Amino acid sequence: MDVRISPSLMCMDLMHIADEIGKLEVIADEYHADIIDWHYCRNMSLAPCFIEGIRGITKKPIEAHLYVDNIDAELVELCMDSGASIVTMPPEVIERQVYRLKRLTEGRGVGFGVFINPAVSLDVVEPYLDQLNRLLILTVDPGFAGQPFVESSLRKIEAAAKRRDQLGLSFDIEVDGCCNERYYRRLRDAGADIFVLGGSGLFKKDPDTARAIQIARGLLERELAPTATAAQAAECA
Ligand code: S6P
Ligand code: MG
Repeated sequence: MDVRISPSLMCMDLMHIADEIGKLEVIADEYHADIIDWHYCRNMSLAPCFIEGIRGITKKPIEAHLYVDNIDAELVELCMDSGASIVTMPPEVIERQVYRLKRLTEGRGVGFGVFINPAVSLDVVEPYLDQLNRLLILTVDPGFAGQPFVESSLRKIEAAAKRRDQLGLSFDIEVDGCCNERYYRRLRDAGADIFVLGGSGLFKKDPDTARAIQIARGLLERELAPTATAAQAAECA
């Protein structure tokens, strides 16, 4: 598969964390942990101590996706101490600390990323695209599972991928929110490298997570398979 998969852990069965992670290991290239503080958006979820807990049971990368209004170096340190491999933050919150937080994460070998929520223009990150390890394009309103896909995000993904090529950069483009079989092909073709799979793409496929994984994998393979014409062209080349 030419995209990486990152299950959104706020959507799993939180009563059975270790069992869930044990099952997810077969499909996860990494894990996605939403830390939501009620202020950035009206929800609360997960926390650095949750990352610390799962760090003990997986070696795969863990992303701390911070929906937090008062991000500072102390919080980023806490996420890193807890075992986060990459931290993605809202540019409108960290705009005065971008280079400081980049140095802080880089010094610990942790990735530095930002996320663009649907109401924020891609232009805000233009001045420091070269600092990013990851650009997350949020494809729903921030903070909740089960929301509708925002179509305009596809244009943002295309624009981000084009700009990355123009500048010769290599940050990953990740998509998060309503990422499911209805959109896989368009998301991949627009330039997404990492799919965050939450309720609609994974956990709600079946109450049994092992079965949900099988269903999700089948749909990913079906939707991301080369089209007949692309496959024929590859054969002729
Ligand atoms: C959304 C959050 C996500 C969700 C996931 C839900 O604000 O950042 O990580 O957990 O996108 O998936 P779905 O398919 O229910 O939208
Ligand atoms: Mg998220």
